[in-house]
Amino acid sequence: MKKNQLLTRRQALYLGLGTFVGIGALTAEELLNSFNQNQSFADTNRSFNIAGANPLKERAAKKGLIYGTSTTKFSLSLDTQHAAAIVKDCDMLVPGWEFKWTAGSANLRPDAENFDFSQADWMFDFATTHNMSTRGHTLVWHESLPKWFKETVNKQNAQQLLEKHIERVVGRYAGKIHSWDVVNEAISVSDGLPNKLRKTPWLNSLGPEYIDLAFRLTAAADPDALLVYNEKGLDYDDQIYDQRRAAVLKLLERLKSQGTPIHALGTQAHLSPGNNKFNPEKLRQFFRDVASLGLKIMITELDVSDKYLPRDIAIRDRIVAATYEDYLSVVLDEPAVIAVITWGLSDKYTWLNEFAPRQDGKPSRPLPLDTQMQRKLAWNAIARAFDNAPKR
Ligand code: 9MR
Repeated sequence: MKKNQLLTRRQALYLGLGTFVGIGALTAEELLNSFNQNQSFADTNRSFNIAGANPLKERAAKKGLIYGTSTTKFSLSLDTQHAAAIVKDCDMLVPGWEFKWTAGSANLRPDAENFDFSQADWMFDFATTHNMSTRGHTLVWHESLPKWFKETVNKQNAQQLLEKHIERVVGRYAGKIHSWDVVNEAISVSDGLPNKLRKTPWLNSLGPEYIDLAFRLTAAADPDALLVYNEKGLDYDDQIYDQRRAAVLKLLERLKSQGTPIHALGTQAHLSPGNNKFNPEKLRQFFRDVASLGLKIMITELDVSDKYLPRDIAIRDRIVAATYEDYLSVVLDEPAVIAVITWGLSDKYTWLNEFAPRQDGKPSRPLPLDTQMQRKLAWNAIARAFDNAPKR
């Protein structure tokens, strides 16, 4: 009972449902017991062997898939070893800050009139120079909005602000970008609206049609890009995930039926073992439902948080690796899945150290490479999933 309460509160935290209040950690023993009861996560006999040493992008490409990562100019320009690792393994780059209105040290929208493309251009040029495609992330999101925006936006000017932003930003890279996350994280069941839309400045100013409008504006500015609706919290078994999947499906159905130019669902897939139960059949069915609408699917922000895993690195790495392979082997069975993007390549630059740190203060190990750019079991697990995936 105590454990269930803890898990529920953790899920609530991730899904933005409540305030984090002094959660107690499960002991390593409790965690391993729960894994061993339900899954093969901590199975020390489980093999993560791989054939050959070729990079992830080649293994993915063999199956008609794209493999890429998100990162920032900050980490690429200062760390040549990191940059080289990304060039070696990745076919696609997702600027983590630079295409947002404002994030980290990037400030695309200094004010309502102006655009500063210096950092976005730097990222786009880096990708192009190294034969990687670029994804645009993200045009419409309730986070990473500048202070001036929140003070300025109202029912009268919201459409004009949106039009100007999309025309200038999407127009600049038109014909040269793989895909745009046009709208990000628009669903929030706990906000309590009948259509399950999140209460955001865009919804408040423009009503539910802001989503359709954003897609139409993006399609007009770049008829070649793949237009994506990106969402989090779709991966697990509990009721809240059922509700979120149902709400996303309803939204996608509505958009398709009204002729919105939408081409794909992006599912972020920030996974967290020790926190949630994975139900392969539910995920398969959800992906089938999305695909039946004629949409592609992209795994857009995959990583495996070790926040609730034991301190022992060998155990932690095995559980993280097993989580990658178990997840990917299910989702790559769906032919509509066209790409896998991890939210970072190296543990040196994971967002989780800042946003969801471990309670023991140890650095997080959620990504394929360690902080020295060496391959971990997680790398092998992803390689194995690509090697075993059906060809699209
Ligand atoms: O990892 C990103 C972090 O560096 C930024 O500060 C933050 C705010 O812009 O966004 C993080 O990325 C988020 C992504 O854009 C949307 N899905 C959740 C990601 C992790 O918070």
